[in-house]
Amino acid sequence: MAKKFYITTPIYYPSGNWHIGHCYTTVICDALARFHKLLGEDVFFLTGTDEHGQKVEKEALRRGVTPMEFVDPLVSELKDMWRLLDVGYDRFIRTTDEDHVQAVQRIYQKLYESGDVYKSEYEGYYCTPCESFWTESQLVGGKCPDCGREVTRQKEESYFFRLSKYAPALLEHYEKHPEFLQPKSRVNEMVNNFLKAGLNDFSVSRTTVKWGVPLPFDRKHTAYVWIDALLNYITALGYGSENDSLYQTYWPAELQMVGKEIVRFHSIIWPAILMALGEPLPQQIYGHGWLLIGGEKLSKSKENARPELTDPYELVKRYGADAVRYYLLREIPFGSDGEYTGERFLQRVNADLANDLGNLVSRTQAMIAQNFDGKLPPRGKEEGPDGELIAAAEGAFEKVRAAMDALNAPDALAEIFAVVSRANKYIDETTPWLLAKDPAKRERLGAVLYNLAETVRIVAILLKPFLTRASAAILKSFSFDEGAGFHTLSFGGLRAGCRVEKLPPLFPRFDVKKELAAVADMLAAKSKAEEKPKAESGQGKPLISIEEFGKAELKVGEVIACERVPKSDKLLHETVRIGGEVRSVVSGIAKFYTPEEMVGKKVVVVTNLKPVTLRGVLSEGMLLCAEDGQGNLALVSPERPVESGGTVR
Ligand code: ME8
Repeated sequence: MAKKFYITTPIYYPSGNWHIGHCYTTVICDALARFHKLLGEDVFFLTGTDEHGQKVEKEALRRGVTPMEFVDPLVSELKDMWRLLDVGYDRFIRTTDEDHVQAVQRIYQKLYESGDVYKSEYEGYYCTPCESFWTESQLVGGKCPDCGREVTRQKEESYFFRLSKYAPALLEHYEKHPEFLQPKSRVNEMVNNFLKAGLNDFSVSRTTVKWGVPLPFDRKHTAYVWIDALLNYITALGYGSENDSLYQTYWPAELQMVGKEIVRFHSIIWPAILMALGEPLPQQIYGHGWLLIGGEKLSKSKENARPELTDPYELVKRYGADAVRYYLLREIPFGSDGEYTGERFLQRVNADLANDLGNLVSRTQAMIAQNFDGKLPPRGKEEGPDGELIAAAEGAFEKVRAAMDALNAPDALAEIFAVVSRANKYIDETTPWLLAKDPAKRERLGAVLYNLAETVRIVAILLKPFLTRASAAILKSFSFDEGAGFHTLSFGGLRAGCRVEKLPPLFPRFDVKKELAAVADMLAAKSKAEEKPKAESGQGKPLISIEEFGKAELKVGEVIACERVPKSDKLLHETVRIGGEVRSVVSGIAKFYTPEEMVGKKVVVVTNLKPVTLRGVLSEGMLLCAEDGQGNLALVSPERPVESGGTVR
């Protein structure tokens, strides 16, 4: 039976504003999944979206849509992004998927029945952007220790997870399985800062968040979004459902790749939950580094996303999926942070893809077209540098495999491109253009071109997990099976006489300066276009919460008397009945309504404004008006009859 390989990415918040940093985890996982498939393993690659929680609920409310209406288009965008980048997952799970929701409920029920989830009261600090709870001592300068943003104090009834119980078992697991959390640098932080300091039970339900999975044993509560999210790794396989055959096949995961900022959730809370469920732990959690701009994490909420082209859709449109994948997989030292710049991106594409690989392919194919009418000449006897080239091509696989076993895609690519360089050197050494001038050397010319073609084929097979498009195009142009796996890697796979097509250049070469200037112009035009509608729609005021809005008291009133305010051409003085109460109100609407017109009107009154005196007349409220953009006012009144005293909200 084939060895199995279950690999997961974190599930993404449907945030929109996708940037190239978001693509990092998933592109690496995709390359690893493809690599293992080519080894003939039975691979399951999972990704998806993390859609519940306060952040989504609030944003949907702010936009006046339901949470589902808010997340749906963002999920489609994310799927488009993966399609554009050739990310070939086996399941895309959404935490709003019915099977996930039901499984989360069954899991909570199980933990509640075993006593690992219990009722208590939560009091502490909450960071909404991170969806994380903190105790006072964990705050840094009163702010969230993860992102440095404001936290809010919260107190409510809540269900807790008995995390404290699992600290000794977790420590033991870390000692027995040094490979569990990688790279090693992350282990110290988790073990010393968290595990050894002792773990506190923590709140795993909310009554204030409606957009979440309701707990089956207490439906006032919804599941804490992080627990809901972490469980996706097993619910996606049918854990907690009637059909858990995928779970039986693939769990535990060989690899769970995450960004370093979420290592704590994955290396402490996640294994503790699995222990509480009596399920095996994943073999490895890998916490990768970040793409930085100007030394700061490239992120959707920070301005640092601006001066560089970071939009994956635009990057793929300009440079192609292979170039974006190549940059991510080759340039960032694995496990560490890496600075992202458009300049480095273009230099990489030019040097490695357009020059080294592109030239090798086009020169080989052009010479076969010119000298052998596009038909591959036969393999000749080995001489000169042939042995060295063949050894480099044949020996690359083991090196690439060792690098990929260490999850090191940059090193794996460096090994493949060492073969490309060796082949380019071979062209200089064998000078096929001189051989072509001497009919006596035709056989040698054929042998040289065969060796080059075969090296290119091996390179293309090795590149399949990384450059999905170019590798397929190259194999096809040599009439070789595009679906071929790593079992075809021994030298001599190409058949003499097969058709060799001449490909158009695989990668364009960029004039770096010109391209950077074009990108800067494009970004400037885009940000100008974005600014305009904002200014026009008058979105100048800061956002407020529903609680802040709720501070204003608005009621329906009926104007029972009205007169002009003496010596003022703007002000009217209304007497307004609001339920059982009568108030005096002064409004600046004399240019738009006569006192006679006002009497009998139903109006909306702000009733908890501090009273003021205007031109000697007491005003105990304000009538709401709409303005048409030219300064003309129209009173706001209920669209259907409502008794005076009715609340407006
Ligand atoms: O964390 N460089 O989702 P997310 C590298 N929903 N990787 C980056 C990055 C950058 N600049 N910016 C983001 C979540 N990422 C939770 C996970 S899992 C049960 C729940 C990576 O949308 C980040 O590290 O904020 C993470 O791996 C992924 O994008 C999704 O981040």
